[in-house]
Amino acid sequence: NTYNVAVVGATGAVGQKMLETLEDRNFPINELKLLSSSRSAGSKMKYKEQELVVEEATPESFEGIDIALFSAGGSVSKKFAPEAVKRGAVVIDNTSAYRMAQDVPLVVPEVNEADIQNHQGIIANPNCSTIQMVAALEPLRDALGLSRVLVSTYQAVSGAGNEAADELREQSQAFLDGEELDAKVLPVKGDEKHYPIAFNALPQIDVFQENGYTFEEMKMINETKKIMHMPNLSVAATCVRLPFFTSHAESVYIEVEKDGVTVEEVKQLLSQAPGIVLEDDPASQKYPTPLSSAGKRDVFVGRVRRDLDNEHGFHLWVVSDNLLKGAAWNSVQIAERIIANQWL
Ligand code: 11C
Repeated sequence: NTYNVAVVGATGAVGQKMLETLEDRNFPINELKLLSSSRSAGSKMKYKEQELVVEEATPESFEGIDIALFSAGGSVSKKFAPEAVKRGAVVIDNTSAYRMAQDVPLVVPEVNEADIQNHQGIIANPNCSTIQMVAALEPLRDALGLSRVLVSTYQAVSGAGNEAADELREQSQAFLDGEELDAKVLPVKGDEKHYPIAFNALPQIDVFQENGYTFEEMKMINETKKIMHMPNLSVAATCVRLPFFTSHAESVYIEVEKDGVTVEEVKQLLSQAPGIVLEDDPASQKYPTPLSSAGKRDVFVGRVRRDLDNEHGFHLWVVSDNLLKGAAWNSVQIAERIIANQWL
C-alpha cells in the first residue's frame, strides 16, 4: 500500500528534516503534498530528485490526504488539523497545540506505542527535549522503577528554528570581527527582551510561566508524566540554550525504586533498549556530544554514574538530534507504526 502524505510547514527547520526522513526511510508515499503559510508558498523543495512546489495550506488542501505531518506552529495546527481530520486524514502534530489534550495520544514509540490506537484523528509528537529523555528513562523505569527525575538541558539553537540558527551564525561572525552583537530572535522570538546567544548561555527557552518555570521546562515536566503514564512522578527541569546548531544534551539525575542497583545493570538495560546507543567508557574518554550525534536517529547515553550519597540515585548524559528523534524522525516513526499496526 502507498499513502497520500502532506507535510505542513515543509520549509521550516523540522519540515526540511521531515522530507529527508521520509526519503531515508523510503516511506510508502503515493502523493506528497508540501504545504505552508502564504509567506513560504511558491518555494521549491526536492524529494527523491523530484522538484515539488510548496502550496499555501487551505482546508481543501487535505482532501484525499491519508497522513498529515504538521510542524508549522501551534496556531496553524489549531486552524488546520481539525480540517485535515474532518477530511479523513490522521494528523501527527509536532507542535504543543494538542499535546496535553485528554483525547490526544502523546507518543514516543519506544515508550508508549500502544497509545496510538486510541487516537481520534490527532496524535501529538512531544517536545524534542522530552522525547530523548523519556526514551532513555523507559527501559530503566520498566526494570527498576522510577521515582524522581531532575534534568538540566543544553539545547541547540535549531530548536528555535532557522532564524535562531541564522542569528547564531551572524553573531558568531560579528563577535570574531570585534563588532557589536545584534540580538533579535533568542531567547524567544516575540518576547520583550533579546540577548546574544553567541559565546553565551541563556537560561530561558520559551516564555516564563507564573510559577517561575519556562514553558519548555513545564513541557518536559508535564509531557514526561503523560507519556510514561506516571502522573505522580516527581520531575523538575532547567532548560538552557547554548551556542551550537544541532542536538540537545541533557544531564539527567534519576532515582530508581529497586534496591542495590549497580551502574553495570543500568548500562546493560540501556544498551539493550530500542533506539538507545550506549556510548560510555571513561577510560577511553567515550561519551556522546551534540556534534557526534547530529544527523543520527538514535538517542545516545553516556556518563552513567551512581550518586555518591543516594544509593537509588544515578546520573546520565543523554544526547540526540533535536530535529530527528526530537521531531521529524519521531513523527515519521509514529506514521510507520500506524501503518504497521493498521491504526489509520
Ligand atoms: C526548543 N524544544 O529547543 C524547543 C523546540 O514544543 O515542539 C520545540 C518546541 C515544541 O526551542
